[in-house]
Amino acid sequence: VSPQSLLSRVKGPEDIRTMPLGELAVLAEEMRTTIKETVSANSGHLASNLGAVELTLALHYCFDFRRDRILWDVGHQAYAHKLLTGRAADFHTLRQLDGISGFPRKGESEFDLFTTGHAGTAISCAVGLAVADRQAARDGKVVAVVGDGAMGAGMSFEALNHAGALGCKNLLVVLNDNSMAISGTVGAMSNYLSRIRTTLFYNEFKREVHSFLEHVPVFGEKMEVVFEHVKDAVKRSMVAGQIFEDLGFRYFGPTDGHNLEELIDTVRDVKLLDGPVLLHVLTDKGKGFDPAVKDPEQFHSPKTFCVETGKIIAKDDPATKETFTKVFSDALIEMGERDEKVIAITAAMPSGTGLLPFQEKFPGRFFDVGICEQHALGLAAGLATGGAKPVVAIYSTFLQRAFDQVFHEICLQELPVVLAIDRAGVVGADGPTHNGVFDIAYLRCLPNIVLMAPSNGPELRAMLQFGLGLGKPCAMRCPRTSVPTAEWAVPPVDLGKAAVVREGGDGAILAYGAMVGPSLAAAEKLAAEGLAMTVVNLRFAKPLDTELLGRLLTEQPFCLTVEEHALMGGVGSAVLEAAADLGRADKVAPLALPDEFVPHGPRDVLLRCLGLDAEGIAKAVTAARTAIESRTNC
Ligand SMILES: Cc1ncc(C[n+]2csc(CCOP(=O)(O)OP(=O)(O)O)c2C)c(N)n1
Repeated sequence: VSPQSLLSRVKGPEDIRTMPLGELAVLAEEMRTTIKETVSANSGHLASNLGAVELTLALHYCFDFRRDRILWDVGHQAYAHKLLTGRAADFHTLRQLDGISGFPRKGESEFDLFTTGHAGTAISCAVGLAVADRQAARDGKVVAVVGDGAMGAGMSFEALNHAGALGCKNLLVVLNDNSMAISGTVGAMSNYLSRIRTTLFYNEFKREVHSFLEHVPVFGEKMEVVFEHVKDAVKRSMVAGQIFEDLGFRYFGPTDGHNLEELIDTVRDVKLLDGPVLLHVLTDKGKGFDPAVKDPEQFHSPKTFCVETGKIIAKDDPATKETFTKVFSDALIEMGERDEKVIAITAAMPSGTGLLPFQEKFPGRFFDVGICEQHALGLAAGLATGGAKPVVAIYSTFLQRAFDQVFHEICLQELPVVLAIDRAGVVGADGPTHNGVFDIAYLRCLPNIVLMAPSNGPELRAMLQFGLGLGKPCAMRCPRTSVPTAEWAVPPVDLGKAAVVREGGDGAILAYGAMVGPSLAAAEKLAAEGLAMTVVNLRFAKPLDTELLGRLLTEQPFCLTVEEHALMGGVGSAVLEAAADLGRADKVAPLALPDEFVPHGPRDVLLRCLGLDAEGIAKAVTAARTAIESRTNC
């Protein structure tokens, strides 16, 4: 942020309230430039943030969020909010280790009331805050800013339903409608919003319609009833946002989200009204940066890029390297070609989960349900019951939303649904809301499910094929990284069977999924120190290979489990439980994540800090050896 800029003078939102409109417009452009330049260097969410600049300015201009409250849904569009709330000087540290978070973060600022990253939560939490404020006789409005994609989430609907019935007077929902989620928004609600968008009904017009209908002549009582019906029907078909009004909200809009003057006037007006109010604002994703306007999907959350041309520069993950996601994407197409029963499902993440090529190739066998993870799983259950072979490609962190559907719709019915879990493990710059480090724990406790994790590309293919033929629920977890270039033997996948990839008699490392590679590297290091380690590719967290485990616990001095997952409930826990059954739990040492949220930062740096790289694993082996030897000597 240059010291000559207007932005450098903004220490807090109060500083913008004294600025004339002309200066605010300059400030908006400075904020856009800062966002664009920072994201180009650090990666991050771009297009949504560029689209929300004027809206954020108008909200901070009209409200005082030290007294009023603001909640950003997902929070990936809150960069302008960060710039206005005292974080401009540190903004260059965005998403870096110990730097500014890419999402609202409690503790980072008094203006961030929640640490967020998941979609659909803002209205719900805002209703709670609104009720609490009312009960405490506290003044001020609660504002929830929600995208059109997030508006389609079940939780948003549940909250609208409740707020409308409660008649929350102090609630304002701002619908930031750019007709995009990460990809185009899907669903009937989205179609409804786009009809409003294209027919451009304004409140002015709405008032005219109402007044016209009031003057329609009425003859006799019967005719009056008929006319009431007709009036209702006409109003319904002509008045924008009727659906929200029917739910108990006062609807305003659609308003141009880039016309600062109009936006400030409108926000100022709706602020004075008793709610619940829904203000519909139209914004352009990527506004002000041509490459992002042209390809808002690519620029939703781009890797680093050239700020002049928009050309992506993938520093950390060269395109030459194949990711687990890419291998899954290719493998699913092959399997889809061989078996027309294979159906792919995503909850608003077709690009992130690698399903775009499948969608292109088999459009009739692909479903994007929007940000509705629960429905994605219910849909899969129905499809499986009908004889299809559904594969739900989903991030580990978002599958959390659908835990009950995995339990009730899938495992309880023992249905053959494949959960292709992506971003399982530490994800990096998106931070704690996106780390996928709990899935083994929350799935392992469910009867009937099989849990597996591939350690490399060929194994991923083999496991996907195996899962599709299994005839019962299964989940395959894959990390957010490239597949290892060093290959190791991948024997045919056999239910509940692990694979020994290296043999030695000084102890065993039992690694799960992506941790096989670094465990082998650790074994190499230890070999240089004279230790011959066995390395086991566990393959299945459920069922565990108890036969092999029993043998290892007898033959080896100790077993170290290694996983990119929380310690509690993970593979280490599973091995400890099985070892306890065999009376040998004292021989097991688990290496996993501690009972705390892993912050944002580069994935490799975080893994190193967590001791989950080759060096850390080698250290854990030495520590386990010492601990177990000292126990034995006692
Ligand atoms: C529960 C959940 N599922 C999926 C995501 C991934 N995600 C992040 S932003 C986004 C799109 C949100 O669209 P919208 O609310 O319209 O906001 P926009 O990006 O268009 O501003 C998605 C799907 C998420 N954050 N949370």
